[in-house]
Amino acid sequence: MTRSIFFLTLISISMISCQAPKIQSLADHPFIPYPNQISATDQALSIGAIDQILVAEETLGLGAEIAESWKQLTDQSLEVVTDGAASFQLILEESGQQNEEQYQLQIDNKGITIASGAVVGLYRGWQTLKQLIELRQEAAEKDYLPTGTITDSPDYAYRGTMLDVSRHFFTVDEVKRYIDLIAPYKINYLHLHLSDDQGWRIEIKSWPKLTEIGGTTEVGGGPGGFYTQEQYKDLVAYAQNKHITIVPEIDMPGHTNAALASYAELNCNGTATELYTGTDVGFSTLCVDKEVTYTFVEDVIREISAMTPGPYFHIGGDESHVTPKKDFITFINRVYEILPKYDKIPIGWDEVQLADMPNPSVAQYWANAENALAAKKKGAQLLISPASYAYLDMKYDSLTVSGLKWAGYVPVEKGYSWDPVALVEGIEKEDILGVEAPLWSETVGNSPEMELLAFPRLLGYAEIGWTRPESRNWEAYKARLAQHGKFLDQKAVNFYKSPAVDWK
Ligand code: IFG
Repeated sequence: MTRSIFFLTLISISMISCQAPKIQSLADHPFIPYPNQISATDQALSIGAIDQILVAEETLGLGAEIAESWKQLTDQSLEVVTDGAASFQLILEESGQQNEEQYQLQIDNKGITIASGAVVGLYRGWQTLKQLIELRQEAAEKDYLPTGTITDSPDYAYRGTMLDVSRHFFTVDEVKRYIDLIAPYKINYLHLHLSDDQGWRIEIKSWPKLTEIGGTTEVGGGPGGFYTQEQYKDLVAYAQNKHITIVPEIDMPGHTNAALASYAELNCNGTATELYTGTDVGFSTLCVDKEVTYTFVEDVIREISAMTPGPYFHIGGDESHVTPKKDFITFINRVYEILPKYDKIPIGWDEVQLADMPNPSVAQYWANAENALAAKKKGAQLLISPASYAYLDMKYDSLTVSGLKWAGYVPVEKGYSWDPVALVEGIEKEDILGVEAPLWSETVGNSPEMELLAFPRLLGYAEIGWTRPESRNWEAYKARLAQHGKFLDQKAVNFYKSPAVDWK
């Protein structure tokens, strides 16, 4: 018996070693975000050996998506099967894993396995495998995959980006393209800034003039626009299909001129304001003393929450410079009473810590470390979005055409080289829900301008959210990022070719 096993083993090793070329180790592949544990076995699996993918009932959809991509990437078909021993297996099994996004990707001489306790984990594992194939397209041995095992899970649960669709409106297709571009990097939250002084962008059936009037313009006086409720639901579903959760934001009590121009009764003086197409901030406020204000707020929260399966609702709260502090506190506390009725956890910009932070609630740290620390002390979780490191609307340098510079320039290296835990004394890892990179659109009116600011910096934020800090350093990341340039080019992304990166 042992002799035959010995010879069989010898034959299978010889099968692998004699045919397969020496290829780049799995551990040296330029993954972004870099996986948290890779053990390479440095052999090569022929992609031609992969002809079937084994799925279960719950993973039929993912299996079909993989099979379609596989055909595009390798020009080979992959048959989706629901039983038997296939060369590519999606294994959905409870393994007591503490994180639903955790997955194991195994590539060996028998084939490929992606295993996780949840479909979202399998989806993240597929993004890793897809990146392995996509970034080896020009390798000499592109018809082979390096073997090994990747056991991976995210450092933070919330790895997000924000699109300000209020200052300038972005169409459904432009938002879907942004979703397509962030999914490969395991970003899992998309925060939509749906209202501000310059535009109201979401249809509210009980308050139709919010879009009939408030949705008709934007910074610079363009036509603006808005999402009908059907379009918003379509965006939510599109994002969910890539395991990205939408976080809607209705910014209040400040940043509300579009609503105040739409309904006279929302103004303390009973007179509607003019529509505004400039870029000042801090000049508007809902009328805290009027009951109609809270009817309005609850109607808006109810209608949007009904279309938003995700756990969070962002209430804004920033730069309420003309709302007296005690009124601000009264208003935010009343909004905090409304949200649980619609089963939503509030997120607010860090000024909301002035009010009574409910549990659970999230404060988004953007500019004021004292607010962030105070929010933590009141029991809130923190979403880390420091303007001087993570605001995508900050120029790279003085030559960047779009963007602002009030928080300083953010070159690619600065955007990558920071640690969310090290920013504010007293804020520990367990206080942090995650990180988010907001893209404000005062100076951004279309996808190319948006892409120039968002890419490649967003890849760095995706890695900060996913990869343990001990596995992150600029020199190693820079070399990996250099390999992604052609991949972004293939998708016609108008990314900034930073001179700091030796783009391949
Ligand atoms: N701060 C404002 C945004 C936007 C931004 C531009 C926050 C929370 C400056 N508020 O950032 O509305 O104007 O960089």
